[in-house]
Amino acid sequence: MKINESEPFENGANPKQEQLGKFTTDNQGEFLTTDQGLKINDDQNSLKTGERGATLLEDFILREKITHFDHERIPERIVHARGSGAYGVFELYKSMGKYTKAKFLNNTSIKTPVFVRFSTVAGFRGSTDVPRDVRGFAVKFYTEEGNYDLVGNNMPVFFIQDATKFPDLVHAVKPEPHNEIPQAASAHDTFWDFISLMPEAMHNVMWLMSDRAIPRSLRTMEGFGIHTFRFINDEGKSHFVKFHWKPKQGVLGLAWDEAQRIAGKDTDFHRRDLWEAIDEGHFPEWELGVQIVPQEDEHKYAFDLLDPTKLIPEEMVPVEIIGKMTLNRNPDNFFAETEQVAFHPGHLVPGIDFTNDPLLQGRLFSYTDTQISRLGGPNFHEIPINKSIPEVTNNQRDGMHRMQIVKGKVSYNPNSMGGGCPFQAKIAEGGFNSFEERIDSKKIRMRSKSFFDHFSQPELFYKSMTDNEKRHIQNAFSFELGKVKIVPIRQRMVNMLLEIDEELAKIVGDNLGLIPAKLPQPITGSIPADGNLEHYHSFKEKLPIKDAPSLSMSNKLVNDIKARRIAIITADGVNDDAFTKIKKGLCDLDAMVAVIAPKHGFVTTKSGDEYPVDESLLTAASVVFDAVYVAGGDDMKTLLSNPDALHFVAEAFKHCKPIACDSDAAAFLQKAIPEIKLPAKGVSINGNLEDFVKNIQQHRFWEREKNPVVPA
Ligand code: HDE
Repeated sequence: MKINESEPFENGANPKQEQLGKFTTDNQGEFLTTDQGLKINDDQNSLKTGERGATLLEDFILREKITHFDHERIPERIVHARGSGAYGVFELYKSMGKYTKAKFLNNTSIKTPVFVRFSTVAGFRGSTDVPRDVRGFAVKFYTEEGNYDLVGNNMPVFFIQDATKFPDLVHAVKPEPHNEIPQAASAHDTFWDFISLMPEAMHNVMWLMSDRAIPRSLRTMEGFGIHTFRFINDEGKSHFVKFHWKPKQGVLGLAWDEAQRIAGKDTDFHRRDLWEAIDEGHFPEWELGVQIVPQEDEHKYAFDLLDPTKLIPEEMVPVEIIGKMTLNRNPDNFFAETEQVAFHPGHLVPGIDFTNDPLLQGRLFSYTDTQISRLGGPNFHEIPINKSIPEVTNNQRDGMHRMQIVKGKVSYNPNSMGGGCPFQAKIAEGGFNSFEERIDSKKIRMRSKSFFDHFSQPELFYKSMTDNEKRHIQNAFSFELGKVKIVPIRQRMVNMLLEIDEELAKIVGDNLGLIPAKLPQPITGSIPADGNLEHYHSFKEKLPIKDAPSLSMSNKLVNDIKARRIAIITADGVNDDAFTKIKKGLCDLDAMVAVIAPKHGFVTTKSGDEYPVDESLLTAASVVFDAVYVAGGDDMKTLLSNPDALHFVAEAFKHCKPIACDSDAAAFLQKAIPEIKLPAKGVSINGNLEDFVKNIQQHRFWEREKNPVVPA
């Protein structure tokens, strides 16, 4: 498809979807065939020597089927193996032409198709969706100038400053090599051993110990490009840029105890949530924001823009919102699309370029390299999900699984026999040229001193948290380090925390029975080759701000309850009014409501109406809902004597969720949480929809954790 002929980006068509359509089939109304198109007559029996005889090697149909099956698996991603994908569209609010010539960021009438893959990092492909972990947030923009990939995370900083430490970091966090334990968890010796020797990791570790690492949903996470990139405009002028994705659904987290339970109750919790939301038309949206720094300001800050362990606080450089991404279509086939998609931070379009961030530079090598072994050769760009919309026309030839049939004798350049084709594009014709950065330096293995401040941004992060968020961080460190068996590792970590915040170090130390001490001399093994110990000493640059509210999730709630999941617990004999009013009211506000009763089938209301039950108390779990409503009736005996129903509500209370009921169900609620005098904060018993909705907008009532009343 030649993209420029009809400008399909602008007339409402979706060129990526059209392209995928050519590769999509649903087998409806078709005969069963072999891979060679031969119609199969019997798919139930292999070819045998008589009814009870041996199977014949000659059975090519059996052999083909089994051979294909034997090779169904490909290596999973070395990191980010567990993921969920969705299609969508990116719309630009305002032209960024002043800063970048990238076409999809210039013309507000262009709608760019996208594919997004969210992922956890450490776990294997089949691991839980809710470990304490960073989440990948990778977006492929199918632009008219080729694919642009923004391969980011849900945290704005990374653990290491130099790509060469990446294998070490990943080896440390992955299951330990001798026994492959633990799965999808950082709470083990090797991870914290490594971290305790790597002060540069502490900023990302603070984020990892915060609620950002246990998102409520993939729909309620921010995304960040992390590295500083460049925008290049038509005149070739460069501006530094950092990318942000801001969810319109708000930024929400889980309780840690809840996350651990979800891992058992619904290991596909995030994948299912994203799938169902899109399937039911609750399309999640994120706004794209940019922080722009003029080239001249490169050295203006106390931190280095090239250092991926640092962020630029929004209080210093505001985020300018420039467009919106909507995810509106689920993939048709998980393997073909979500598993085979290949992202790469080096997939660029004219107008966007790299900086010398040493982590980014290393990534530029890694991503193609890994796809070659993961996807089986150098032609992975031909897999439908990875195909750019503009036709690929070059002299690359052959290799495993080549699909394109290029005619003619010529596969080199320059050539005269092919009329010089395919020919190079001038810059004015959309040809990519790298930013001409002036470099004049020695070849060295060293780190810039401007990368040495490892503690001032973690301190800013901690100080910017609310008390509830701080408590979660303290608890997370206490949990993770509590799982570490080697006491000197715990001690080193507590000492490291002392560099960030005394209160934090003391609380965590106390939970571990340790007293924080000043950082000891550097551990011998990790002294840099240049012997420069400054790197390991507690050295902080002064930041011009003491508090950055933009870092706290508590400032990122939204004023609606769209796509929040609400459980309505009920039983036969429920008051019609209590049940229908609340159900309709919540559905009208676009919440995702599930009716839960002791048994599957139908609940019969007092007046004899029947309503379908979505889940029984046997299959449902409170941990997968955001709020609970108990609809009462004259006779509450069934629920009052149902321990699963009582547990459901008690657990929701423990996880600080909004709970409500009508007056008929108040006694039931009181039985579930006997220690609480009702009504209480976040628990209403008047059946009032508005009160309940306001509480759902609040998401959680974390203060309850201070005086826990529900046993584990
Ligand atoms: Fe990646 N990373 N990474 N990474 N990364 C991969 O590529 C790597 C880093 C990120 O959904 C791999 O295709 C190195 C930062 C995401 O398919 C691999 C370094 C950030 C995904 C790889 C980093 C990321 C990956 C594994 C340090 C946030 C999932 C499979 C130099 C800005 C993409 C693959 C998807 C995947 C290498 C650091 C994000 C091995 C060497 C920083 C979201 O190539």
